Amino acid sequence: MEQFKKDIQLGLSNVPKTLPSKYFYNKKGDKLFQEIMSMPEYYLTNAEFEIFSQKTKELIHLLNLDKERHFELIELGAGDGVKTIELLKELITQGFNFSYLPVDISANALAGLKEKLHIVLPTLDVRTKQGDYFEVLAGIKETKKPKVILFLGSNIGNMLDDKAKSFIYQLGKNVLPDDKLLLGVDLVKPKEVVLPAYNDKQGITKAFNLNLLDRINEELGADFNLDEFDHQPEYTEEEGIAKSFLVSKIHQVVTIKSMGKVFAFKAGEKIHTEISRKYNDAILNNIIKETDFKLKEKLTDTKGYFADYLLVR
Ligand code: AVI
Repeated sequence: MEQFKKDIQLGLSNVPKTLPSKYFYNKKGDKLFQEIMSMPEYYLTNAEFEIFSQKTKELIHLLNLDKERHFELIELGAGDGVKTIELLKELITQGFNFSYLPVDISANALAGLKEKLHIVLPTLDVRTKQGDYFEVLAGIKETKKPKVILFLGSNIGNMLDDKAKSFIYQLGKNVLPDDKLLLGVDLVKPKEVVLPAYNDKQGITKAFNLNLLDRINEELGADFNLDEFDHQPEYTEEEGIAKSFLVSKIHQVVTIKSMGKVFAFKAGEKIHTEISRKYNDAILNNIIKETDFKLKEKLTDTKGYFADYLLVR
């Protein structure tokens, strides 16, 4: 709670104003994100599912794993595991010896995933870990087992490039030579495809963005009037970064009771809430250049919208 207060205080005092996207994911936000993933406009999920379901054997071949040696398959931000289940099934069919360690910030998501896996893959050894990716990183060093780390869904795209660099750098320091990282990223493409994914007709993404204000109202006793803010996504192919904003429709003053603070918003003033970076080989190579990982292969969907990059330490 104290960290939440600090982050909100800092973000709303910034010029221009910002709010961290990690606070999207409370119970309501998790549910809205599930809805986003099944929207026709949000092509990312289907594109990566296509790779995992149509190129499963190729993916396993590229991972170059030893059937005789037990390994750990660690997934950062596992969510509902729908894509990963395709891979898990094929690994079991091919007789690999491994444990699956899904990591997620949401205890809810992990409990649901564990239950589902118990039904569909009852023989699989599942060890869930709840926490922030960065917290969990240090802990994975403990076992000397070979590791495959999955970081899918373009989750890395919600980090600024410098943060992504330090994250992959840290990851490299916490795994052993020959360990693998499978990084799922959305590719740079025209705005006609990207913008609707962040501005759907039904208004689900708008509700997802506004939920941040709702959360501040509920948890910090604020009086944001959600009707007085609009959702505004921006993207240019040149920059390759989708950005989400909340825009104040009018001049207004908002009180956050538990912080004893008021914040003024001009009409048209924006709060920057999220970045969703899109990638290509050059952007990714720049991000990993000072890390222990080397780019080995990439798998893409048939439309070329999304890529799973295989990086090897
Ligand atoms: C979780 N993350 C990869 C999503 C994205 O595409 O950046 C979150 C999201 N924000 C709006 N729609 C989806």
